[in-house]
Amino acid sequence: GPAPETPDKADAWLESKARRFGHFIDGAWTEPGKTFASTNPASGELLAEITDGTASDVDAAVSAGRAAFPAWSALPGYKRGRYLYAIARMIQKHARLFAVLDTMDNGKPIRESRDADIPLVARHFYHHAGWATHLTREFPEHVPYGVCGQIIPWNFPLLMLAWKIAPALAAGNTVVLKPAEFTSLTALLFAEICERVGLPKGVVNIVTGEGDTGAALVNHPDVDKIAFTGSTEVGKIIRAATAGSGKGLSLELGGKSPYIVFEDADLDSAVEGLVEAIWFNQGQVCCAGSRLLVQESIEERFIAKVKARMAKLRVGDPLDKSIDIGALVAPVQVERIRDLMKRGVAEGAVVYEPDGAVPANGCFLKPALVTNVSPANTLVAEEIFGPVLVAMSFRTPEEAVALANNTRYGLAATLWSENINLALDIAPKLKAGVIWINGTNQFDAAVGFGGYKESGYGREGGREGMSAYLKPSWEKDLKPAPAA
Ligand code: TXE
Repeated sequence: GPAPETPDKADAWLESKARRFGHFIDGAWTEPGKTFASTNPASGELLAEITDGTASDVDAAVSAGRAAFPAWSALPGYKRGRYLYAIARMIQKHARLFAVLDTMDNGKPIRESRDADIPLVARHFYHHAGWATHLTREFPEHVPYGVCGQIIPWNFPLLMLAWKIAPALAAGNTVVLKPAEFTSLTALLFAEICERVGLPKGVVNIVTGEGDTGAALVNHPDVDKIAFTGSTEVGKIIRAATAGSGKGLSLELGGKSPYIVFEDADLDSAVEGLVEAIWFNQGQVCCAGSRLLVQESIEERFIAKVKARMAKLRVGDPLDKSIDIGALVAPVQVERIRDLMKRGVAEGAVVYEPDGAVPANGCFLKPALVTNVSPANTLVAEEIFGPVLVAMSFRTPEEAVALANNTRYGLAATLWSENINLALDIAPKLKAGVIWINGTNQFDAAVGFGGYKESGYGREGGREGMSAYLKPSWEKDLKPAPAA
């Protein structure tokens, strides 16, 4: 097969920073403080030492955002748009470096970071450059919030940053972003891009750290809006912590999305879609199609096709371009998945894994297919966030809808049928924020993405995503004044 992508450039960049990073605050780099290690989950190798942000680091970043806000928000939209265009172009120019760095830090296959994550990042900035340009026409009676605190997860490190920063800046906000502790590197490289395009200081601040750093940002009295993507558990904490504070809030949380295959579906395409739905990014995707619901009449045939396809998935070195499944992000996630599997099996689940070895070292798991489960089984009810597909069958479309909606989540749903009348009848009955028909994992910067129920609220992308960073001008003075 093709030779693995070489990490040379990424290693050279890390070496040039002595593999130690401070925060990016007010357009400058702070001295590294108390640090934690960031490792490559495929090899266990140390990549860099990352500063664990303190409450006073967060305070400095929020002050910088506050100081930058008046001038930034007063710029005509097209001038903010210019910066966003410049950022998009710089990301394209350094696409390979960003892709290799995300792959080394996160464990995702280079094919995905190169062909999905980074191109989507560039598109997100291009798209929002357009929104900046048209802002006053499209939202004549709205104003930006002010300083936005943004907390992101590790599954799509640079893409989640783009989803947060691009609309916030287009709308005229300034930001303090905290990347996930497992994957800070591309956020730090992004800070360099901000410097290079001459973004005014304080408009983007990156503070690294763990959950406590995130909590300091959430609880900071001078933050006007919080945007969070991560676990439902932490989402609930953040919601409680911001209640009554006057802060704006949007939450993008977990999921257990159904993938419904009707008997008249094009089964081979549905299998390919399923591979994309559950094994993309090792299943560490909030909208992963993790619950297969297949019509009983085709169940046996379809499951046989899925197993045959699973046997061809290659698990291994994420930098190898022919790899389908890379490493999970960290040992703690592997342990979490193994525990859930043990619980599910104890409750009666049967697990199929294809033959063949996976690398002995590193955070690798085989793709798994779970059958013989009732709706109450842990593996059906809980978000696994790993390469584990759970299968159940249904007889009638009504039963499919009932099973699909039998979840505390509601992020996405996929359905396959050659009968467009059936598809259009079922789609609106599914309680999910995004519905895909005869396809899956389609993302477009112009379309709002987000969930119902415990999957959170607010949308990212498109017009709805822009409104999440704007408030009606008459609400300008509603936020309680910070204590003197
Ligand atoms: O998430 P956390 P974890 C789910 C998935 C996964 C599980 C655990 O099921 O297995 O969550 O992952 C920051 N105040 N998802 O523990 O803790 C944290 O530093 C403020 C689904 O890694 O939610 C990181 O930046 N911030 C999800 C971010 O929150 C806090 C993606 C996410 O970490 C905080 C990730 C606090 N009290 C996990 N505690 C998806 N749906 O995409 C932590 N953080």
